[in-house]
Amino acid sequence: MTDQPPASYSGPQRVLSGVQSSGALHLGNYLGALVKFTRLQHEIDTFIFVADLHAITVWQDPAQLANQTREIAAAYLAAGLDPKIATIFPQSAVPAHAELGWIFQCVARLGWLDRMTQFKEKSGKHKERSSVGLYTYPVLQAADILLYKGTQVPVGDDQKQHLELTRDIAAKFNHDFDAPGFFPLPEGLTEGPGARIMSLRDGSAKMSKSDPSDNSRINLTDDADAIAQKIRKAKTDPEPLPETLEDLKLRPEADNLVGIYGALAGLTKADVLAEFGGKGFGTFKPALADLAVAKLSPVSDAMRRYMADPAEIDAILAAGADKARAVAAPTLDEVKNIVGFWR
Ligand code: AQP
Repeated sequence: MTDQPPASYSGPQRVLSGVQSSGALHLGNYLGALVKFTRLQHEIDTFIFVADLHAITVWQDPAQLANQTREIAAAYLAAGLDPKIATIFPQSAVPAHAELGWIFQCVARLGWLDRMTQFKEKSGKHKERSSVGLYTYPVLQAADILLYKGTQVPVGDDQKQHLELTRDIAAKFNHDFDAPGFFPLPEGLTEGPGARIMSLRDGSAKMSKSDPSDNSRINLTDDADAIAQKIRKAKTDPEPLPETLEDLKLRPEADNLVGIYGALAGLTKADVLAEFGGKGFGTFKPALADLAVAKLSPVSDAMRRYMADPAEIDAILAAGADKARAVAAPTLDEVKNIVGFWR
């Protein structure tokens, strides 16, 4: 009985997350994910990957993909991820993600995937023309996390349902293979300011890389003029900002801009209303633009500096991949044993 795993997970805590290399990063990715990564690296062992396997669930130009991967890595570094503390690596450089992903495809149930709302949103009216990978993406995501026995997953609010699926897969694997406590049931760190930044053109749609309108988002690569112009053009109503949170909730576009201000300034929405409630957007938008430029310009400047030295980024990614492969290998080995593969 000595090698029976404990009933609940008792291994080390580890942070796991990633961002797809599917285009320029925006303010939502920055506040919903990158800011959390940099904070957590000082608290828990942190593994952050560039999700290039996920990126190809929709078409990516092969001539651009490697550079897109470098650009996401540059954004991580510019936001403050320190490769001496955190492990930063490209997902495709660790084949064990795909291997565990396949095993999990045989654990996850079709009915679970049928409920995923992000697939419905991303596939739109042409579901039958979507890649199979876009459909099974959340299963690979479970492998990304559980391969490293990730216990904390900092992501935006839009990933809550996928995280629930990761927990379901971990629990079913542990149960079906009689391996209690083998995989942890990871906790999503989805709360906090900036967890759900909405489009600047539509307060009911998430800010997204794939939105055809560039004015819908603030890219981390936008210069000061572009940021100011996008905020000036952001959809609003003619009323001044409300005085209370209850009234703010009824006005999605105003709510979003107040939320962005708060997340960038480290203030609650109530604090922002205490300062700007009753004032018009003619006053609020320039203040928001100044704040956004002050906070984002150092990040975009640092990104440009890193992008000017792709060899340095490649060295960081290669070293991170070596470390990630070394941590992943024993887990995958144990999984193969548990599943009963020939060895
Ligand atoms: N609008 C958002 N507000 C807060 N967090 C967000 N995230 C994405 N959009 C927002 C978080 O960013 C991380 C990386 O996301 P991703 O690129 O891997 O996938 P995504 O969620 O599909 O991001 P996009 O920008 O919407 O890309 P496309 O348009 O390509 O699908 C995740 O933690 C996500 O929650």
